[in-house]
Parts: sequence; C-alpha cells; structure tokens
Amino acid sequence: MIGPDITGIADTLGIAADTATATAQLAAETGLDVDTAYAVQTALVQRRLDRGERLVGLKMGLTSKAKMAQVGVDEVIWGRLTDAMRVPDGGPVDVTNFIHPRVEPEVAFLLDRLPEPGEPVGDFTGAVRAVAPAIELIDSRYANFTFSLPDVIADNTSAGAFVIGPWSAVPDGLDNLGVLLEIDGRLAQVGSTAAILGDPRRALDEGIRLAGRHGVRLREGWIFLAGAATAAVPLRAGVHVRAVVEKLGVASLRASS
Ligand code: OOG
Ligand code: MG
Repeated sequence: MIGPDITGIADTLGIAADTATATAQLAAETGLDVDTAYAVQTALVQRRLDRGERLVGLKMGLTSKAKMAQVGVDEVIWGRLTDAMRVPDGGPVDVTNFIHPRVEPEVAFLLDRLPEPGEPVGDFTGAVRAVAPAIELIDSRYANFTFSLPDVIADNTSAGAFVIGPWSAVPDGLDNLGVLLEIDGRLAQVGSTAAILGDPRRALDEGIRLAGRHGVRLREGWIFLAGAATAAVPLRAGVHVRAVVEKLGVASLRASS
C-alpha cells in the first residue's frame, strides 16, 4: 500500500498558512498517524527553510490541562520555530496574515548546552542560559480551529508567531509563578507555571525526549517555549496584549491590520 502523501499534505498546510485560508482536516482521510504527522511537519517547516527562514527553536504544545481541554487533544506535542515567526517585544502583528489567531502566555528558555536525549536536565544548570516571559500566537490552519492529534502535529502545532520578553537569569523555583494574560489592560486569563507539567522544566525534559525520537536535537542558542499555562484567547485587530509572569516580567504585542 502507498502511504500518505507527506509532501502533498505539507503543501496543503503550507498554502493554507501562506494565504491565511483554512483547510479541512486531513489526518483521517489520508491515514496519518503520529509518526507520519511529524514527517509532514518536517516537510512543512522545510518549505519555510527553502525560502530562507532559519530554525531558531522548539515549542511545546498541550503541556497544560487548560490547553488540552480547550482543543480536545490530550497528548504533549512539539513543533518548530523559525526566525520569521519572531515578533519584537511590543511589536506589531498583522492579524490579516492569520486565519483565526489566538494568543497565549508562555515561558521561554534560552538554551545552553543540552544533555543527551534520555538524560534529565535536572536542576537546569548548564542547560538553560536565561528565562523570559513570552506570548505565542497560534493559528490552526484547520477550519474552526478543530483538529485531531496527528492533524495538529502535521500543522506544526499551530505555530504562528511569538514574542519573547526580557531575558533574565533562571530564578530559584519556576514551578509556581503567577501568569496573567491581559488584553487592552483587562485580565483575560490567569494561571500559574505549575500548570505546565507541574514545572516548566519538565517541558524541557519532554521536548528533548519527544523531539529526540524523531532525530531532532535541541541546540545551544535555541529558544524553547514550554507551552501555555492557560487557555488561548482570540486575537482581534487593534488590541494590545501583555503576558505577565511573576519574577520574569512582561512580554507584549500590538495587533494591527
Ligand atoms: C496547539 C498548540 C498548543 C500550547 O502552548 O499548548 C500550544 C493548539 O492549541 O492549537 O502551543
Ligand atoms: Mg503555545
């Protein structure tokens, strides 16, 4: 039997992203399983690299119960970040480049020398150079922001854009820091870094392990998004978004059109 058309599916998802036009879900129809879905993700991100973008890191998805419940998928997933997805802190994001963008508060790590896959990162010493508050803009390429596990993996885990706030040294204890998401100064979501697998450091262990299964090694200098601590909120043109993480500070963006 001929397997799923990996390049064809990646092209469909790539065109959906490039034209900001939703597509139907693809996994059930094309028989995508999780491993094949990661192969589609690789091909989808390769389209970006082919046009000159650079891989700058990894993002985790569905590392909190709030996120799992919001999208109805309960497995931890990972995706790739490129330089073109990065928006300067406070900077503008053109919402017309996206289908149905949402924003979520994140914790970002700046990676140092990483342990081998399978070796725990332990207390982080040596593995993480700095920590920052961050905002991820997610934008599923599927209609109604609805997908199965292989669908969302193939779609690079809905990665759209991201903002990194100021970096700081790793504080003592990252496992119970308050997290707020504000839209135009109004509280939209509230949570704690404890929601991220109990401690965002576990997200790094999981990232090393899960990406390692697909032959991807995290690199020194890469950015790592640990996954949102709260549900995501729709992003509308004209608003100002702030993600506040206790001890780490603020990351922000402006939504233009
Ligand atoms: C999938 C991506 C999830 C996170 O932080 O949990 C994610 C989605 O919600 O569309 O980025
Ligand atoms: Mg996220």
